[in-house]
Amino acid sequence: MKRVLAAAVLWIVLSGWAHAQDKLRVLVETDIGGDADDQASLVRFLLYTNEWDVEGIIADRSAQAFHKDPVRNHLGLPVKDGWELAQAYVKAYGDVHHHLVKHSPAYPSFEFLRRRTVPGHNGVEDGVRLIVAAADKDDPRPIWYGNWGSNSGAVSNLRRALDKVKKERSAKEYVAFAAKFRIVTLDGPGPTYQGHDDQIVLHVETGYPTMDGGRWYHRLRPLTERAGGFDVVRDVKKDHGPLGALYTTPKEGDSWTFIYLIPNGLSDPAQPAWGGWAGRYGPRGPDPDNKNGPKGPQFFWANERDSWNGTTHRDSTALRWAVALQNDFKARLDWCVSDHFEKANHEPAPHCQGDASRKVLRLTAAAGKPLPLSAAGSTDPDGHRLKYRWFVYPEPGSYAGQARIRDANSRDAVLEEPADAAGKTLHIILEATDNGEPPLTRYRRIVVTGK
Ligand SMILES: [Ca+2]
Ligand SMILES: [Ca+2]
Repeated sequence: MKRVLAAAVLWIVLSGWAHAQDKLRVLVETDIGGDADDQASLVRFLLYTNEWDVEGIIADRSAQAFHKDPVRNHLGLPVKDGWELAQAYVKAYGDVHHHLVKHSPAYPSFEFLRRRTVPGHNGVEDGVRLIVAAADKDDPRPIWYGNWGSNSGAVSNLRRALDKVKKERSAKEYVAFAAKFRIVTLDGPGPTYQGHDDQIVLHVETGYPTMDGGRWYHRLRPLTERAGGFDVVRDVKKDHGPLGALYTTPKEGDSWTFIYLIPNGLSDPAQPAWGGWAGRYGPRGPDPDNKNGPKGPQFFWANERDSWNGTTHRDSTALRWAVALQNDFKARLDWCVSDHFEKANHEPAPHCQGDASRKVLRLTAAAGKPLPLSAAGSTDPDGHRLKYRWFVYPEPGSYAGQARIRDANSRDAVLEEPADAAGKTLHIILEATDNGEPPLTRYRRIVVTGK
């Protein structure tokens, strides 16, 4: 037990150190206080705040809009607007924080998040100020702006910040300001940055297009609610502390926006077409409903299909990872009520070709020759045994044929680089799953270019 504990401490220190430098900066705007699913998304979001540098949480629903929404469910909390409701969730996070830090010391303090949770309804400048201050920091990293909705009559705080900077600063400064943001939203084209379309570098739209008459936003529940035996009452709401108890509904339509940003080694947020836990996104063509919407290759939405389990379907782009996603959520809810590290499970850290980071690797391989693949050095902070699976993820690659991996279920495997793959890319995924409860999975991706 001592050895496992020492390994765990070392893992925590090293992983905290290794990932501090390349954490994503994340800023969220939520219309919490309307449809109760923002509350559920906020529960999940708060449990991943150790993985990012959270710049802020902006609640944009006013007291006036708060009392009109027909699908609200405030769980009896004595709150009068979206900001107070968001604060109640941050407070519940604060109540379990002393447990969470036993499992990852990177969780920000309650006070840190409380200060950065601000109101942003029309006429209130706190959200706009927070955005401007975040962008003005001397920090080269972009800010990932997750808009969970500003349809309560509020104008998105980012749009207001862009308007303000455009008006008050030079053209050059405005362009530099706008270039700081990457948008992940679900509200369709525009509301987050209308009037500034030309300046937005990347927009990943997790709400559209529609499928079977419903937005992609509505797919999260059917794809995840029971994945791997997940049970929302048993695994979240009951016996998992005050934060889990505030979970409202598995609809969680807004959650794709930040699931997209979870650094699990599988995805690269700058590459929407590569796929990950939030599905796989493709460039958006002309939208017949919005001829004035943003154009160009910087706008991606959930229009892609994966072949998986014998079917080719849009659902497969997210369904193929759903069990791992929900097990991960489950483990973090266990953390909320576990006062010692060894009382809950923690994710493995797969190494790939000797590299211990979570970064996507890029390799070249001689066409027709074997390329050795290795997960040697992989660790698990609980001392768990790891199960490895290497596979080709065909859709994001440019090679159209079949590529074979030998010993695909071993730590060390071999890619048979096809003879006709020169100049083409193959995406190789390493999936490492531990034998803890629930089993947890992390990944590595290698983009192999044939030469
Ligand atoms: Ca929302
Ligand atoms: Ca583990």
